[in-house]
Amino acid sequence: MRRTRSLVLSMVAAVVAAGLTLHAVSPASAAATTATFAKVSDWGSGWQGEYTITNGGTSALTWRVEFDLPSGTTMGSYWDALLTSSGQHHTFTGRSWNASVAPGATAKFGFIGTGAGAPTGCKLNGVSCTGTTTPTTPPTTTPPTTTPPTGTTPVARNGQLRVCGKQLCNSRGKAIQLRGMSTHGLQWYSSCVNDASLNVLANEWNADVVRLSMYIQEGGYETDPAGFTAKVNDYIEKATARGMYAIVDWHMLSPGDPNFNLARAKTFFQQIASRHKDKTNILYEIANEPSGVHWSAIKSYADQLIPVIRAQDPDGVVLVGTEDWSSLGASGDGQGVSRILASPVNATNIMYTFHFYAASHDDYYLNTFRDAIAKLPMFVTEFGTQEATGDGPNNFSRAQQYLDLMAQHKVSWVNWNYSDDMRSGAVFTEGTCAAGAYSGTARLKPAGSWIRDRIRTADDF
Ligand code: IDC
Repeated sequence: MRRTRSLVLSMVAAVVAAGLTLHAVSPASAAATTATFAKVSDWGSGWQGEYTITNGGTSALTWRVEFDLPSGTTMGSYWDALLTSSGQHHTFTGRSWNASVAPGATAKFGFIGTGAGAPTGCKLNGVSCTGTTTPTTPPTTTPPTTTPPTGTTPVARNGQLRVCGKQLCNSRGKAIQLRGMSTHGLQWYSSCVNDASLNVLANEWNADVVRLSMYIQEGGYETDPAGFTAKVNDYIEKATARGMYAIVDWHMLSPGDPNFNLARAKTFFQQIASRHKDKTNILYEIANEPSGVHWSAIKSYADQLIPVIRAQDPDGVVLVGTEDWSSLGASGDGQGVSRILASPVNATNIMYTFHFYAASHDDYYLNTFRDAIAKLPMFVTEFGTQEATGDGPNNFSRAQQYLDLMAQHKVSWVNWNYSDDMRSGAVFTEGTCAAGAYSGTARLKPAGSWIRDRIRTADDF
């Protein structure tokens, strides 16, 4: 998606440059300050639109873009901007990360339109969006639209994801469900994550997503930041090469206050987001399982960390952990959902996480989760069919209840875990990774066969 956007931009730049050469009427120097609209995809009944604001001036620009939509065309979800609407007139202003545009720089925001029309009468800070400084010949070509992705991998079929309403949507605006596996802690089980095991996950299990579980403590990131960052970078490339989405899991666990690791998280996510910002398959999970802290501490952490990510990668979906080990507070006083609703994270394009272990987490958890799905964008980044220790007997019928609920509401899920640890929740029997014997079903534990069958079924993309 971002690659296509830069292509659109450079074509517009080329047209502008050609105009300048041909007419040579401008007082040279300053370029135009503009807001350029493009439909980056169009699926008949609606489209995804994007404005690019270019600051051609010599001082920082705080922008406001307003336009009208023709009747019959309505505004849907939007991102990287705030919106005020009056009938068909819509006014957008920037967010903390893109409200101010440096000279020569650009900012973008996007939205979904329903219907066939396009914006008209665009104004940037009250004057025409086509520019105020330099007269140029308006481009005569219509801006190119994104060609639908080709290929059959999950990323080829869906492209850059975004949160639309309470759903996770693909680049065509369709609500989708991703299903896949989480690695075990990379400090312990990297031997289970390699070209061969990821080929099996992508091509035999048909997984849409892999969660890269990087612990911070317990021998994780804090012991070797550069080494773990390099490892995650490598795994992201491997996931990308196989057309899978990658969840970068900041696997904080103990201490349970995410703020304990805030400075580390800023460093890590700044590096990951700046390196992978042009990819369309990265999701950022910023706090695996907070515990022992009030929602306000988690929110404060998220409010500080998300702008660091967005400054690099404005369109990546961010996943936020919830109270009491991402149980939405069900392992605490049960009020987690109402606290989030009363004081949501200060960002768009985010989802909240819920974790469950089917043999430990009964109807009360299921009902808490069902309630949350109706009110918040939810993503299950970790669950097991066994007990919360990741071990013990499986409760497949309870797990199926959760899966049915998630299928019904297209809630994405990731199962714990793709390793050969001795516990019942590791999909492979011990010794599988050393033997490199990932293919087929011979080395799967009961939880492994069960979940493989449920990841392999056809996607509804
Ligand atoms: C477990 C691992 C185990 C490790 C323990 C503590 O299976 O080897 O000793 O963590 O780090 C979670 C956590 C996840 C847990 C998993 C199973 O996110 O790290 O893994 N679980 O207990 N939350 C609920 C369960």
